[in-house]
Amino acid sequence: MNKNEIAAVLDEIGVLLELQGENPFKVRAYHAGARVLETLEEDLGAIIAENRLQTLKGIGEALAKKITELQATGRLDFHEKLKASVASGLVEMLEIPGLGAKKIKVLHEKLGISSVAELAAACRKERVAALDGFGEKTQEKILAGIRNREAYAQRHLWWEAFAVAEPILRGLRALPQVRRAEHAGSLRRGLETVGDLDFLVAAEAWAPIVAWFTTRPEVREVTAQGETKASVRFASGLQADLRIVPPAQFVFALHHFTGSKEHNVQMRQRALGRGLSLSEWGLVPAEGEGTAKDKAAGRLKNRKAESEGIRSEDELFAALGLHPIAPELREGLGEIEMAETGELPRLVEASDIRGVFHNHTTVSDGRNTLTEMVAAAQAHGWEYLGIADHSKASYQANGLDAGRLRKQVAEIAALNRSGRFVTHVFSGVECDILPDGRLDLDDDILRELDYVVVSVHSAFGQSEAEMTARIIRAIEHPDTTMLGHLTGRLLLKREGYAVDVTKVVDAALANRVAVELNASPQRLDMDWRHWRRAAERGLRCVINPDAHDTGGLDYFRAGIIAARKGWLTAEQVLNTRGLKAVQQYLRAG
Ligand code: DGT
Ligand code: CA
Ligand code: CA
Ligand code: ZN
Repeated sequence: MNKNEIAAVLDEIGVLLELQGENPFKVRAYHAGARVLETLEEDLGAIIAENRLQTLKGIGEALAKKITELQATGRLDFHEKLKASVASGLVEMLEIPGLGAKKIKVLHEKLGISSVAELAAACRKERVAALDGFGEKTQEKILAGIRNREAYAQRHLWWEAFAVAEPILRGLRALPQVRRAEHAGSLRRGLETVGDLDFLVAAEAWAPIVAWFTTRPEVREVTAQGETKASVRFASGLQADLRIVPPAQFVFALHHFTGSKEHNVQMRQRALGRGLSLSEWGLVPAEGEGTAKDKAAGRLKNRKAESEGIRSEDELFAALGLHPIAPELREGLGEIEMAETGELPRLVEASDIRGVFHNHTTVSDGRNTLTEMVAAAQAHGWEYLGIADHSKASYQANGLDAGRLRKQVAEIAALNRSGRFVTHVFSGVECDILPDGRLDLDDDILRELDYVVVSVHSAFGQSEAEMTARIIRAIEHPDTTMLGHLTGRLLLKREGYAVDVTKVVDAALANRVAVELNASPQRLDMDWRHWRRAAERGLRCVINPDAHDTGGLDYFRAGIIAARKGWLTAEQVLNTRGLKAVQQYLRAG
C-alpha cells in the first residue's frame, strides 16, 4: 500500500473507533497520523526500512506498527476486526450528508437507531428533532438526504461502472468463441451515471461465453440466464446484462443496445421514411413479407435485406443517409438532423489535452506534494500544470491566506527555474466566492498569480437569485480567470445549489471568463446538457480534473467524455492549446 492508501485506512479506523465510542484522543491520533502520512515529503518505504517512523511527530509505537503492517501486507488485522464489529447500518449512515460519527453515535445511544431505515422512521416520528443538538432543520436535512439516497440508489457513477466493466470486456474479447465484443447502453454513451452495464458479443457458440460471464469472481448473484443472454449483480449492487448475437447481426444489435431509447425511436422513424424497418435484428424493407427477425431466422431466403454488407455502425448510418454519430451524441437531441447535413462537430479527444488548471497539493487539502503532482503531469505528457489550492475561507480544507500563497508562488517560480521538469507550472488559486460575491483574497495577491479559479464552497442554501448574483459578481472581478464547478453538485449524493445558468454564462461571456467542466467523476459540473448552447455562444470551456492526488489527474478523461456529450470541439476547450498560446491567453486576461 502507498502512503495515501494507508492514510485512508487510518481515517476509516478513526471513524469506526468514534462510532464505537472510543475516547476522543485515540480517535484523533488516527486522523492525525493520516495527515502526517499524506503530507510526508520523504519516501515512506525508506522511512520504514530505516525504522524511523516513530521519529515523525504524531506517530507513536502503536501507529508505527500498524503503518508498517499495512505497507508490507496491504491489510491490517485490527482494521478488519474493527470493521466486522461495527454494525454495517451505522457505517452506512455516514453516507448521509450532515451525519458524522458524533451524531450517529448519539442517534444510536439515545434512540437505539442502527440502520438507515430506522433513522428514516425516527425522523418521520419527529423523534430526531427532539434530541439535543439536532432540531427541526437537521431532521429535515437528514430526511432529504435519505430520500436522495433512495432516488439514486439504483444508479452508479460512470467512472466506477467503467472500472468494473473494462476488465470484463477484455475478458470477453479474450475468449476463443468471441468474434467481437463491445460495451453498449449508457456506459458506451458516456452518461454521468449508469443504471446497469450492457455487454454485446458476436459469437457462434454461446454456452461457454454465458458460463464464463456468470462465474466471474465479482458476481454476487445471477439474476437471469438464457441460451444467448445472462444478467448478473455484483457486490456493489451494480448489475450487468450480456447479450450474444450471430456476427451478421452484431452491428444492428450494438446500435440498438447502445441507445438511447430516444435516439433509437428517431432512427427507426427515419428508416420508415425511407421504406425501411430498422431493429436490433437488421435493416429490411418495411413493406412486404416479414421483418428482419424473419430474415435473420432464415425465413426470407430469397429477399435481399438492406442489412447485407453492413459491417460497421458507420455503414449503418450511411445506409440511412447519415454521417457517423459518436455514441456520446446519441441522446435524441438533434444529432440525427445534424448528421444528415454532415454538420456534426469533430469532438474533443483525450489526446487533445495539453495541460490542466484546477489541482490541489498538500499545501491545502491535496494528498500529494507539488513536485509529486508535477512529475505525474509530466508522465501524462502535459506541457503545463496549474496549481489551484484552496483559499483561507475554506478553512476545513486548510485554505491559504496571502502569506502562504506567496510562499507557494515563490516555490513554483523556483521549480520552473530549476528546469527539473519539462512541464511548466502555473501559479493559481481556487479562491472562495464569499456569500456576498466578494473574493476571499485581496486584489494584490490575486494579481501576482498566473490565473484565478473562483468557486462557491459555502452558503449553499441561498436563493437562486442571490446565488446567481453572487457568482456573477465574482465573475466580474477583474482578476477572475475561470469559474469552478458551477453548481457544486455531487452526483448521487447532493443536488447542486440553485443558479441561473443562462445568466452566469452571459456574465462569463461579457467578462471573458472561462467556465470549468470539473471532471471529477462525481461532479462533471457544468453539466454536459448546458455546454452545447453555451459553447455555440462562444463560451470557453476548461476541462479540469480537480485532482487531490496524482491519481486524480486521470479524471480529465471523465471530463473529456462529458465534453463530447456536450458537443464540444478541441477549439472550444482552452486547455487543448499549447503552452505559448495559453500563456498569451492568461496574459491578455
Ligand atoms: P441505464 O442502464 O438506465 O443507464 O440506461 P441504458 O440506456 O443503458 O438502458 P438499458 O440498459 O435499459 O438498455 C440499453 C439500451 O437498449 C437502451 O439505451 C436502448 C435499448 N433499449 C432497451 N429497451 C428499449 C426499448 O424499450 N425501446 C427502445 N427503443 N430501445 C430500448
Ligand atoms: Ca444500461
Ligand atoms: Ca441493461
Ligand atoms: Zn472546489
